[in-house]
This record gives sequence, C-alpha cells and structure tokens, in this order.
Amino acid sequence: MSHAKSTFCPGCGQPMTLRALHQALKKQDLESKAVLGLDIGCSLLAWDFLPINTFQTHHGRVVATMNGFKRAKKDSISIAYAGDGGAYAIGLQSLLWAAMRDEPITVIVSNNVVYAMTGGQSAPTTMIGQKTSTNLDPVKQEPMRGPELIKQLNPHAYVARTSMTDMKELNHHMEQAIATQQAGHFSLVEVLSFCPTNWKVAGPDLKAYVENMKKIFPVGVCS
Ligand SMILES: Cc1ncc(C[n+]2csc(CCOP(=O)(O)OP(=O)(O)O)c2C)c(N)n1
Ligand code: SF4
Ligand SMILES: [Mg+2]
Repeated sequence: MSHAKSTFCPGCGQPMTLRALHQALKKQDLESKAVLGLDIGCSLLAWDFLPINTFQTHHGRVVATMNGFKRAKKDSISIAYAGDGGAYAIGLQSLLWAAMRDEPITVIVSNNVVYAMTGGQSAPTTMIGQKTSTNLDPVKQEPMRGPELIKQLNPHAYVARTSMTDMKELNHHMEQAIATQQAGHFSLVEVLSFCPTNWKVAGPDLKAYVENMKKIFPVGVCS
C-alpha cells in the first residue's frame, strides 16, 4: 500500500477516474477493505497511485481475478479496473459471465476508444470515421457498447456510462457502483476518458472530443 506521483501522461483522464473512485471509498471509510485489480494497458500505471491495496493481473484477466478474490474474501470491496481493450476484447468472455452470474464485484472501464499503451491501435470501441495507428482509412463498423450489452444480461446490475467532463456524475456513479457491490450485486461504470497522447489532441479540443464521443456512447444509468 503506497501513494506515489502519477506516471500517466499529462492530460490523461485516468487519474481523475481513480481519484473519483478513491473519494467514493473514502467517503464510506472503505479504503482498508478495498482491493484494486489492474489489467494490462495504461491501467497498470495505477499500481501505486492510490493509497489502497492493488493487484496486478494479466491482460484481459482482471475481472476473473477480482471475481476470485471476492469469493475468497467476501467482506472485501473488489474492484476491477481495465481499459476498453482489456474489458471488451481480450477480457470480454470473463466480463460477460461475471455480469450474468451477478458476481458482487465492481468493474470500471476506462474507454479511450483505442489500445493506448501499445500505440493507439483500433479497439472494439473505435468509432465510425475514426483514424487510428492501424486504421489509416477511417473505421466503418459500429463500435461496441459494453454497458448496454451487460445491462441486457443482468437486470439487477448497476451499469452506467459517464465521462471525465462530468465529475459530479462520475463521483455519483462510483458511489452507486460500490453500494451495489455491498448489496450483493454486479456493477460496472464505463468512463469516457481522455488520451491526448494517442488522439494527438490537446487543450480545449480534448473536451470537444469527449463531447463527440458522448453522441456515440450515451451517458447515464443503463436501464
Ligand atoms: C495477452 C496479451 N495480448 C496483448 C498484449 C499487448 N497489450 C498490452 S496493453 C494492450 C492494449 C491495452 O488497451 P486497453 O485495454 O484499451 O487499455 P489502455 O492502454 O487504452 O488504457 C495490448 C494489446 C498483452 N500485454 N497481453
Ligand atoms: S497513453 Fe493515453 S491513456 Fe495511456 S497514460 Fe498516456 S494519455 Fe493516458
Ligand atoms: Mg483503451
């Protein structure tokens, strides 16, 4: 358990997501019970970012690992933190089954519409018309909308999408997700997050980029 300086790129959205999670845990005095599982991807840069225990897993395996952790230690607050690639591509199978079984864990997905850590390749979330390092011709297929899919599989789950640009909502969804885990159900919050390094966008244009993402990925609680 330690607390170090951020190693995320300047302007990255992930530190804000992690701070919102920390605030929600702190508010309910749950820091010592919480364990944050990290996927491979830029999420791994969170390993010493918050003063809570962390668990490093393989790419796409964070949900399965934190699922197991929760079963072994039922009074813990088990949180799986992954990118859109980790959650919706390589880790999709374990995510869907954990949701269908209504496992009492919380999954947080940082959706930056690319594989950021490896250089901005297309992900399942890459948007129609978007250019990436592997799609110089703009992408033509519909992106994957993870929260909407999961809500169809588990009506008891708390499933929401929010964005970096709405901190009040981000805090609210984090609190609700943790409360849902405490009530014995599955929860997932997807956060539309800045990746200035791979988008090659900076300053006020970052906010405009996310506002455009919101047209494709609607924010709010999935019902
Ligand atoms: C089994 C396996 N396949 C591929 C990789 C290479 N890899 C590392 S990070 C990553 C993409 C991460 O993208 P995402 O999950 O969206 O996280 P981000 O970096 O965008 O936050 C890939 C493909 C790996 N580490 N392990
Ligand atoms: S590459 Fe993108 S997601 Fe990764 S730390 Fe940098 S800005 Fe954040
Ligand atoms: Mg990503």
